[in-house]
Amino acid sequence: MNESSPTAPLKANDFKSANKPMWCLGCGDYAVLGAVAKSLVELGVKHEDVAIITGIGCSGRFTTHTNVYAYHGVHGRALAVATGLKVVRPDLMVMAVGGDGDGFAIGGNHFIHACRRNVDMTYIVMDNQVYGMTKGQASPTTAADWTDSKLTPEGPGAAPYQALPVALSTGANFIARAFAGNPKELIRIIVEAVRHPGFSFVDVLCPCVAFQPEQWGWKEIVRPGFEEPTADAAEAGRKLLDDDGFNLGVLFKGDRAPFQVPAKGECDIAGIRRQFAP
Ligand SMILES: Cc1ncc(C[n+]2csc(CCOP(=O)(O)OP(=O)(O)O)c2C)c(N)n1
Repeated sequence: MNESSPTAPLKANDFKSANKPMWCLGCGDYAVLGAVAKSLVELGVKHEDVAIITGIGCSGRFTTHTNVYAYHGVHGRALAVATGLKVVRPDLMVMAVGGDGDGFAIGGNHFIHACRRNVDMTYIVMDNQVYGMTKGQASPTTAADWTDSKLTPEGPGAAPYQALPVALSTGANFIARAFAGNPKELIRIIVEAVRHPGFSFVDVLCPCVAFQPEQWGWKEIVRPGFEEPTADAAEAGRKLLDDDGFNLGVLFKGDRAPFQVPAKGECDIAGIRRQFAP
């Protein structure tokens, strides 16, 4: 963060830093950056109320382009850092932002446990179904028959990772899918995700047309498939059974209480009683 909040009402550009993004032409990350900045305006927060944590990848550059507290950590570890930060600074609005390779491959284990712990924060994955920064290798969400990478000329051959069912089955309290090409809806979903208590996961279909030009076609395929959010995990699960990955909207809004560290307490570490205070 390089400025404190001015007294005038903040605009979206106030949440962007002076470092202009260098993402490729047509990259969905631009739209997500704009949507997050507009969401912060809608949420009425100040710069110093917010912390954004990223890992590595094109998505990881997000922290460079925002003007809030930020931490650009190592590959796949954004959620570990975000969890620790929120636990010790519950007053901050904590948002982790990453890519599908970052969050579902090297960071996959952290994703599962962040859902399970249900700490009150929002995780936005810019899911472009490819490793953008390292020039187009297959990621966990790449289609099995995608043959454009020299590393997997016959396609990765494995069924794509299903992030929404994983989030649901491991305990995320808010689950949604949005599309970078529909920024109004994206802003609405991000605001709802932040306001919902617990761990909120927003999977954003975020085209990387540099390496997957066929993703220009996503705008023709996406549809508002999850129209009414449910608090019933079984019902959400049934909706996912025939999900083809292009249904948009809020799927699930659970009512599980977020994990919180007691304001002050005692714990037992290696048989020694210790006092702690966040
Ligand atoms: C431990 C580690 N392994 C691998 C890399 C190399 N690496 C950097 S970015 C990246 C891919 C990121 O892909 P994704 O998360 O999908 O983000 P995108 O670039 O598409 O936004 C990889 C593998 C790294 N930096 N650190």
